[in-house]
Amino acid sequence: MSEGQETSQTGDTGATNDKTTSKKTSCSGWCKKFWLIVGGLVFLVMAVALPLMTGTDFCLAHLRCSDHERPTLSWRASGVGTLSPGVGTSPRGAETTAAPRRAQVTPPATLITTAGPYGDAREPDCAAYKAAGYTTSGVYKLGSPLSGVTVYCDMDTDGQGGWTVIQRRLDGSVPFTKNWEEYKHGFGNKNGEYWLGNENIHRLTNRKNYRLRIELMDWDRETRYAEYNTFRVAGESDRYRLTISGYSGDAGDSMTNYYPNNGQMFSTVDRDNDAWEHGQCSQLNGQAGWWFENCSHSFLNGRYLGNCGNSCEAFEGVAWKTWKGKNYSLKSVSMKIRP
Ligand SMILES: [Ca+2]
Repeated sequence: MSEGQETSQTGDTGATNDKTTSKKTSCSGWCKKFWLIVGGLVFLVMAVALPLMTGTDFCLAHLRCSDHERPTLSWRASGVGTLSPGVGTSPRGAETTAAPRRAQVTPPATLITTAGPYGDAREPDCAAYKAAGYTTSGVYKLGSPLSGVTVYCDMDTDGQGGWTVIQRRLDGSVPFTKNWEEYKHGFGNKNGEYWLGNENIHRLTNRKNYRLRIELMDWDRETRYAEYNTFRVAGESDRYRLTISGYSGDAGDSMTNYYPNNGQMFSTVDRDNDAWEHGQCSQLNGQAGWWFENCSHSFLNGRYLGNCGNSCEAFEGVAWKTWKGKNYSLKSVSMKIRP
């Protein structure tokens, strides 16, 4: 009997299990589809409506998003050019604000991580880059006629910037005792001390009239400047002859007055083209290159002698006679040009 009861109970239990199984089977089909659809709709609402309500982008292309956050990044894309980092202006000079810029952003073709050179090798000089909207001083890559040559662009001085630096002395880290070929092609470090090269200077200044600005600093950190309205360097066939005129400034005129550099050919330690008939100015004065006459009251390529006060060898160091005299070697100097 107990066995039968057990059988009966077992049978009831079996019927109940069958019903439960039947209900479960029905829900796992229809119910699952229902809840999948509901879940999908909720996800779509969250994904589309929420960003619109909060006004934020989905950074699916996260490089685009990071563009706003990394001032050292720039990009190239056809027809877009390269933005100077952190300048807040477009490469062609149009001022941009945050809202319209976001709307105009084009996905980058190639992202470049760089601290320079800036520019897209399209402009001929720093003045053209400045006019195109680049406002950060630094090393830029030039376009024709110096295609691919890098220079330091001073985008600040004189309230306008746009100065192409052709020579700079800062700390004596680069010797300027170089020969003709080295002065011809240029040497040094564009982020530090360098000579742009006579050939490059010639090709730039033969395009149009440039003015030259010379900036000087002594060991007390006092500064002076000299500007010349006309600055042009002839080709190698004329031995890089200098044309310079139109002085203004507060450093005095050491280039077109006594022993004028105007009209002189370039001389180096291995090429004597100076006006001293019986000797070589470069050999006598520091073995660097310059437009010596017989010889010169300016010598910005002289040896970096450091702070020797007024006891430096005459015209051996970095000299500008009309300010500090022939026995003083300056702390830093630069030569920069602008149309
Ligand atoms: Ca000579």
